[in-house]
Amino acid sequence: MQSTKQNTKQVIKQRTNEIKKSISENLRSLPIEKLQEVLEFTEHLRQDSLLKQSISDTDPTAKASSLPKLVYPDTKIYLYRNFLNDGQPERLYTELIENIAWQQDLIKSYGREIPLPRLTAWYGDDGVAYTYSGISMHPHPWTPTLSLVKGWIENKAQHQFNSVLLNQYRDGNDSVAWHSDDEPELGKDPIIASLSLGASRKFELRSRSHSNSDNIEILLKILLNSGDLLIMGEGTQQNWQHQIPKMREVKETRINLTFRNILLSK
Ligand SMILES: O=C(O)CCC(=O)C(=O)O
Ligand SMILES: [Mn+2]
Repeated sequence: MQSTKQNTKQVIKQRTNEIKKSISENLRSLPIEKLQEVLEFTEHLRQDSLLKQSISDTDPTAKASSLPKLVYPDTKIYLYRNFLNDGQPERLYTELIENIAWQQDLIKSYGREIPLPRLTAWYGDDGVAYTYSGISMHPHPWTPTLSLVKGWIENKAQHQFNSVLLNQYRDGNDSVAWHSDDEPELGKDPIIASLSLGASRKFELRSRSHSNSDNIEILLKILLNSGDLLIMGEGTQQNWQHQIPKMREVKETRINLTFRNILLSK
């Protein structure tokens, strides 16, 4: 058994050497313009693999503040400041801006179709579908980067997700209005993990009526910064609504990823 393994290793080594030799010989016989092309191409590959490595090599969440901040007593809403750190939020932001299939959806308002004030994209397991505000979305398959980030977040949230809704707020004029994520396909009491990248934006939570014993409305405002992870645990969608209000002074773009688990219809 052992010797078969060694033989295979030797064959691979020999073959690799042959390929390397053939590449270097061919490179030498290439005209100078072609050589330049090959060099540019290999540099491109190197850059590409560096980018992939810089996203996947280290787990930036390892250094994150391991203790979450409870957003309000008796809630299960947790905030991990700087969940991503060390340049990771910037790299991830750039990669997502460039490579996600962003779309501009339209919604019906007073009989007219108007653009949603943000761009969106939906990624997830095969067969997961989601409908909100009358828009039906079928997921794009997970990209390597999105599955990597999903893994980090699942680890922190101790919960599995099968999809992610991405929102791109191009500037402070983009927003999401008051709502709860309580669509039937999310199940009775969903856990949603929300990662922020790019511009800081206010995230507001307001208590739904009768959600507390004093029957008072509570309004919470949290500034979500690039790299922060907010986990909306059990009870959040039933007892609270949330929104990203417009902030006209904000000129930069923010991306938000909400990881969700959609119940699959049989
Ligand atoms: O951008 C955010 O932080 C929240 C997005 C959100 O609430 C949603 O997509 O349902
Ligand atoms: Mn939401």
